[in-house]
Amino acid sequence: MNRKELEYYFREVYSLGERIYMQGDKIRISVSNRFSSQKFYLDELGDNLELTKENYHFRLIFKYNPLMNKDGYKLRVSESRVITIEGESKRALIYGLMTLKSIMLKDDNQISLPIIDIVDYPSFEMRGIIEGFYGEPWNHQDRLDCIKFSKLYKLNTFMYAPKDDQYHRKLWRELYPEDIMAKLLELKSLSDENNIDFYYCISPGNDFNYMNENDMGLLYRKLEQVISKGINKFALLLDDIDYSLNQESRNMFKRPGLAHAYICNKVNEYLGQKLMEYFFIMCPTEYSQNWKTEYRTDLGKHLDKEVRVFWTGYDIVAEVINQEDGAIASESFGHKLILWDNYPVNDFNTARVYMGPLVNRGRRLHQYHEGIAANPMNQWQLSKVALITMAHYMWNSEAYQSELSWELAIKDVGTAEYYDVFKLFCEVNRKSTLEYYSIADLEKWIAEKNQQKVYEYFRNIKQAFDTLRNHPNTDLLKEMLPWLDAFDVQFDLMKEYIDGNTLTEYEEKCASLKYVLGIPTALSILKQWGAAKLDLVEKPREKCWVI
Ligand code: LTM
Repeated sequence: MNRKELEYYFREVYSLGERIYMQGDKIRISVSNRFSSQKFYLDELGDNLELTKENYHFRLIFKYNPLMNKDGYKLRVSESRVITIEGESKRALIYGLMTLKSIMLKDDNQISLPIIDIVDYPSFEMRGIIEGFYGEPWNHQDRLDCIKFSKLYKLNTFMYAPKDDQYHRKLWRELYPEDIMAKLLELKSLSDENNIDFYYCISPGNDFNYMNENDMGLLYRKLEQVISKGINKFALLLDDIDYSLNQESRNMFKRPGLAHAYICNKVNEYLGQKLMEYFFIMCPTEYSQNWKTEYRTDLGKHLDKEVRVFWTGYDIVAEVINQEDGAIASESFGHKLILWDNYPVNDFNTARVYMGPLVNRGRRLHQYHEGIAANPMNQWQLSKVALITMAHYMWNSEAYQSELSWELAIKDVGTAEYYDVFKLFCEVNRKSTLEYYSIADLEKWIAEKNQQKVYEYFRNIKQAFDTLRNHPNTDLLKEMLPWLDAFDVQFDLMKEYIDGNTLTEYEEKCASLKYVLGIPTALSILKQWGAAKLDLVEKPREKCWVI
């Protein structure tokens, strides 16, 4: 890691002195534990810092410091070869250890460590991913991979909330069958192993009957099922429902905000009785405005104060979320907020994947939000690029640089060998609701009707995509394929045009594409040039939820 990267990754880098070199490929580290109040073992830290060459050794000291920021740590490597990692929790110490490993250089059988002093802590206490989209949920392997991925990028939360898990929403009253429960349990165990907070979310609002004690009982029963497996973090999601009350409920509660405060408070009380320690978040129905409403005022007054509240910004997918939005939301809800950031989710436009970095988020949103949960795409592997940038933002929103972060993410996900071609894939799929991203040269050539240049651009993409077809990560490749294949069709049309051939058949194929990139389609370009007749048959924007 070079100085620039160090300064990007870590909050305060005080000194970066001479490196301490050792021959041999192992460093011997003896561990001294001053982490008095909690028990932990070095092997739990998942390290490989063992240890051969007796004569080249470091002393590693862990110190418990309860006064540090949550998840924050200090790492010092001194000239006398003492490494000190200080933190307020086991997770913080592990972050320190991860940093230690990342700054360790291995070169020609030599290992070196810089003499360094780093203080590092996150902007947001809660940093995570919510599998909260409509459509095909991730598979079990995706989720397991997501939990391991989260640890690597210092995310600390995974929320299980797939809208199309029937037992999460539609069949919320029914208990999970044993086989699905076993999988949930595996997710929870892996989360524990990786120091990730696992949240079970439930979404009963579509047909919850506030007047029926039995429904409350069924909700408790469902929660009890997961509590009995050791889960102690929850969210009750009341998004995307018809929250109007029937006559009977209206007589009792008057307004939906009061009914929602009632059910959340009951759940909060139940969790308090069942668990010594728990965490509870609710998602209101009015999650996406930035103004005060009667519903929000009701929640503000009547919802138990310790319950956290989700919101998504001034819109469902908010192009910009700035300081002012945070202030308004905080005031209008009167509760601690968690930002449910609907990026890079694509359930509302399944023709696209969003491969750009997080942009347009205020630098100090942590003043109004305790945490952020990113809602990703149905494609787990492809979501990683945006999620890495979001993890960087969540860790240090003040220093976040979208372009640098994006480069690092592309390198990590696409691998160094495929960096250029994967970068092009990301670039042509970058445009999203967060940013109107266009490739200036391409736009210019289209406007000038510079056929050769446009064709060359298309041919470059075609070549890069052909290379990508050999990508060794077969899971990633599988998710890219629909877009690679769709582009082939576009390329064929462009080529036929350049070659002066008849276009009808190619136009038809192109017009019925299910997947498109974030750049103008061949069809739209040729239409603009007066050479094509058809339009891309745009699928109507998907309505994710139906009342
Ligand atoms: O955003 C929220 C709180 N709810 C839903 C999500 O489940 C969905 O994935 C996104 C994007 O379509 N929109 C929502 O309203």
